[in-house]
Order: sequence, then structure tokens, then C-alpha cells
Amino acid sequence: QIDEAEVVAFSVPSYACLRRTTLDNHNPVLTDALSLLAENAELSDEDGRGVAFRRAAAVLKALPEPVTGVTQLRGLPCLGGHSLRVIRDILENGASSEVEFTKQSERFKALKVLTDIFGVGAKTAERWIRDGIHSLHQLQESGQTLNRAQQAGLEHYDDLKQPVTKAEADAIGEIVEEAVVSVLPGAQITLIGGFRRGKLTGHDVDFLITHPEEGREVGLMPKVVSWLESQVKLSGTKQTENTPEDTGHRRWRAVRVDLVVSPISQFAFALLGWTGSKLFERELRRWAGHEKAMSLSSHALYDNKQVNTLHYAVLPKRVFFVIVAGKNP
Ligand code: TTP
Ligand code: MN
Ligand code: MN
Ligand code: MN
Repeated sequence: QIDEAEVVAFSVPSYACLRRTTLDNHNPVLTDALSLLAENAELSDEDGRGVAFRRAAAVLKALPEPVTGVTQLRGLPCLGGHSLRVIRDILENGASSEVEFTKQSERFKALKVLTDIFGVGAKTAERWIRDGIHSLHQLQESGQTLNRAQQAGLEHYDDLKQPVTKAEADAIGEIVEEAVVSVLPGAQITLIGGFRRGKLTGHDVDFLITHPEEGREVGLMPKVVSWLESQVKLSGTKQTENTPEDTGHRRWRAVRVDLVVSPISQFAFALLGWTGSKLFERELRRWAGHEKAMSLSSHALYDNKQVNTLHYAVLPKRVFFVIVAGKNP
């Protein structure tokens, strides 16, 4: 039994956006467990619980060393009774019964499999599960009508489940850049999302597009998409057969790409807002609102006390699609 006086106690700011957090953390077993419960809550339309578990996981991610006992956590923010129970369970018994139960539950497994299909959200998955659909096979047999995105998601399911590497992200960046400058010379693209935070893999690749001259970016997105459609394989378009030399590492491979277009006047806010993580963005906005009386979005920052400062001028222009990483031969 460790003497309580020798136990390291931690201290972290309560807003996640005010903490320094590294990519790897010292408590992966605990943070994975809390993240799984967060995911389960999000998939079950319980966003409040989801955020609570995300916040708890984020606090543990910020700790400078492994937690050995719950007494070390005394006074830390964002650790509610439920999260503490899960942490104690793992520290004392090696595993959390709630996490293990969730992992094994048919409902969670079905929600995961179905929402892993590009274009399928929690609501759709929930409806299908109520209709007795728990697997891809059952979905295919069910005769459910799928929209175009979902069809592409199902067709490229295995590819899209594979994590995207940084090298693949860079290769796609070159294609997207070629598309963008072809339709609008001088336009600039920036890698955003997880890769901008230094992650080595991601579930997609995110880019922000702008032009140094305000207004030149108007109407850009459909042109970029048309260019890509004519030059690379996009979701729903025809499949080109793999020639023998096309196999191996040069094989076609579907990757999810998110493009965001921003006018240069909003570029800084878009860059900040789309770099993530989702919790970081949420906390940054909460901090701006509660502590600074300012409103932050991906378009602007304005002072709530001053009228007529900045207004939301433009709605977000955003497109999702699936790109196959490779150019047509
Ligand atoms: P994602 O691509 O969903 O996440 P990510 O890039 O951080 O992680 P991954 O490696 O798994 O792809 O989103 C990128 C950023 O875009 C995210 O950090 C915040 C922002 N975003 C929104 O603002 N609203 C949204 O609905 C989504 C999906 C993302
Ligand atoms: Mn609870
Ligand atoms: Mn991403
Ligand atoms: Mn994304």
C-alpha cells in the first residue's frame, strides 16, 4: 500500500484548450476505455454523456505520468462519478465491467459496423437495427434504399476502414492541389484536421482551400469536384479495372477526403476551426464565450459586448466525397 503523502497529485486547467497535450499519453488503457464509452454514447444519441466522457479522457491525456490510484485524481476537473467509477474499476480490477459489457454488446457492435459505412450516421444505423439489420450482409440482403454516398461507402467499405497514412495524405494533397490550381490559378490548399495536428494516420484527409484575393474562391468547389471527376476516380463513378502492373502497392484504394473552401478574410478562423480536435474546438469556443464574452466560429471571432462588429457573412462551403488515391492512367 502506497503512503498517501507519496502519491503524486496532478493539476490541470479545466478548459481542454488551455492544456498542452501530446499525441501519445501515459494512460492509454484508461483513455481508450473512456473514449469507447464516449463513442457508445454518441452513437446512442446521448451527446451530453459523450462530451462528459470525452472531457474525462482528455484530462487523463494531459497527465504527465501514469495514474496508479484514484486518490491522485482528487481535485481534477471533468471527472464525474461515472468516469471515476470506470477508472477505479480498471485500476483495481484490470478492466471496467461496463466497458467490457459495451464492447461485447450486439447493439454497440452493430452501431459500429453500420456507422463505419461512409454516409451512415447514428440515426440511420439505429433505424436499421430496429429493422433487425446488424451486419453488412444483412443490409445488402434487406433491400434498404441507400443514397449515393452510402452506396459508395458500402462499395469501398474495406478500403475506407483502413487508416490513411501521412504518405497517402500527402499524395492526395498533390492531386487536390493540381485540381485546385487548374481551375483557379493562385489558389492555395492547406492540410487540416488530424494530420495538421501531427497525427500519423487518420480516418480521412481534410483540406482547406482559399485564394489570396477575396471573392475569387466563389464557385470554386463544384469546379474542383468536376476536375477531380474527370481526372481521378470519385465515388459512384465508373470503376477502372486493375491492370496486372496496377496491383501491389500502386493498387487503387479509396480514401475519404473532406474539402473546405474559405474566403481569405475568414481563413484564420477556418484554419483554427477545422484543425480540431473536435473537443479542442468545442472547448475553445466555450472558453471564448464564458471567459472572454466573445463568439468564435470557423468564420469569425466577435465581441459579444459590441454590436456591429463582425457578422457571419458566408455559410460554410463544404463537400464530402470519396477519392481513389491515384490518377487515371
Ligand atoms: P475529422 O476529419 O472528423 O477529424 P480529425 O481529422 O480530427 O480526425 P481523423 O484523423 O479521424 O480524421 O474532422 C476534422 C476537423 O473538422 C475537426 O477537428 C473539427 C472539424 N469538424 C467540424 O467542425 N464539424 C464536423 O461536423 C466535423 C466532422 C468536423
Ligand atoms: Mn452516469
Ligand atoms: Mn480528418
Ligand atoms: Mn474530416
